[in-house]
Amino acid sequence: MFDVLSDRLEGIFTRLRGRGRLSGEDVDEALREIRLALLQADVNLLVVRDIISRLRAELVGSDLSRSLTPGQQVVKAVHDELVRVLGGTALKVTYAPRPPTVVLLAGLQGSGKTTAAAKLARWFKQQGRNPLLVGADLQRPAAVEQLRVLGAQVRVPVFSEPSDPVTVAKKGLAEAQRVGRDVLVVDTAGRLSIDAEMMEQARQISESVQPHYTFLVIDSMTGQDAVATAEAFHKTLALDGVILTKIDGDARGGAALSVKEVVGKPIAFASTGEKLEDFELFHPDRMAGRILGMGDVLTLIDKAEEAVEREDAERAMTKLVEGRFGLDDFLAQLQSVKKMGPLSGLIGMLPMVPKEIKNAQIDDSALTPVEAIIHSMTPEERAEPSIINGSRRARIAAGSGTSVQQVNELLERFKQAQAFMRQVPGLAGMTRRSSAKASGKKAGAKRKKRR
Ligand SMILES: Nc1nc2c(ncn2[C@@H]2O[C@H](COP(=O)(O)OP(=O)(O)OP(=O)(O)O)[C@@H](O)[C@H]2O)c(=O)[nH]1
Ligand SMILES: [Mg+2]
Repeated sequence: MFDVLSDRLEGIFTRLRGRGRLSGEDVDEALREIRLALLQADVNLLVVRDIISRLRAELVGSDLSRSLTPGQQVVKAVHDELVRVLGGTALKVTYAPRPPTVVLLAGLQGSGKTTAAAKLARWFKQQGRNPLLVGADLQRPAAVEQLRVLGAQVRVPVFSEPSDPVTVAKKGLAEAQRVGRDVLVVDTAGRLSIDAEMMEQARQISESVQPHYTFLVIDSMTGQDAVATAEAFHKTLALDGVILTKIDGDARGGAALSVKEVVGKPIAFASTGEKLEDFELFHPDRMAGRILGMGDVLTLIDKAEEAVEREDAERAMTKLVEGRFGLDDFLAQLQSVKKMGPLSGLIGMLPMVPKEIKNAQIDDSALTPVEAIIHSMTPEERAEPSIINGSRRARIAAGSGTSVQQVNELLERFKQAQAFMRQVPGLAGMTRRSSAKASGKKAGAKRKKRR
């Protein structure tokens, strides 16, 4: 999804990247192109207008942040705006104090309700819940059978009977209470909002089971039409959110970008394919990152901005790459990294870190003895760890309240890290490039002076 938008935005950002400063015309030009990109991605006209006017307010006459280039500034503003129109934060599902938590699915014919019901049941199971599926679509003869097949695949029981949908829903609820199932997912028949009788039936089902969550299932390929229907459903059912399906087949993504603003309800889940595991909680920030084609790097820029002075970071990086990185620098880095948040999360955001490292369990509390050990060293020892012999090690261990073995381990790991940094092919070039990119010409000039 979002391929069209991604491609166009990337082009816009590439053109901005070279600029040292952005003039009023540059901003106008960029906004004009962003507007076209959004329209081409089938985003609702009114939503486009809002996005552009908020971006304008953000970019024109604002104090440009010192640590970002103008190009990055625009990327960040667009990113923040995308997160906002995609709903801000991910849904946090809460469970009814008196189970079951009832989830009702509604939507147009063929939008993917039955598939989503099974996927949702699977998702709840992964959250440690015990769901029960209810087949309340008695419209299509094969509908309940379809749900039973899918239910068997995700190993969730299905309740239904050949009576009427309202009765089935009500009995399903009683069944969940009887057998102790704590989540009830109710699949309903596809209906057109113009079909008054069917909409009334949906209302009655809703009234009989009093859902905690009512999700409208929207096929993202129907684009703007789907968003329009959502308004009609919302009037009858008081929606809590949207499940956006078939986003694997939609290159434009306009529905996703419009639904929150038009209906006022966020996307709760996204269905990304026909397989039952192709389903996820919708994360606006991740989605925005994907649209901009930069993973979670932006989050990282944000955090780094708050916590570390960019100049310090660059200086440390240069030393690191040139092999002049001492334990003092190591300590300073540890401390800024700690300010940036849990280490494992942070490492996961870096695009160049190998998977084995990302998956390794790293926790912050492991850093405390490390800090204590480094603090117990003399400045000479920190600058030149190789002088730390046996008696120095004993002294440092005693001074930091650790063991000689812990000191040995730290020094060994530090040595390995240094060697590793020197070995990683392309790392030196990469940091130089990225720091030059980050601070423009200034950094280059400074580096020359330092040499
Ligand atoms: N590619 C893709 N196909 C999907 C997705 N979700 C559902 N489908 C397919 O869309 C078709 C319709 O899905 P259903 O779940 O039966 O839709 P429904 O809303 O229950 O349909 P009715 O009950 O007839 O209104 C099926 O062939 C599904 O396999 C998705 O995320 N991606
Ligand atoms: Mg169905």
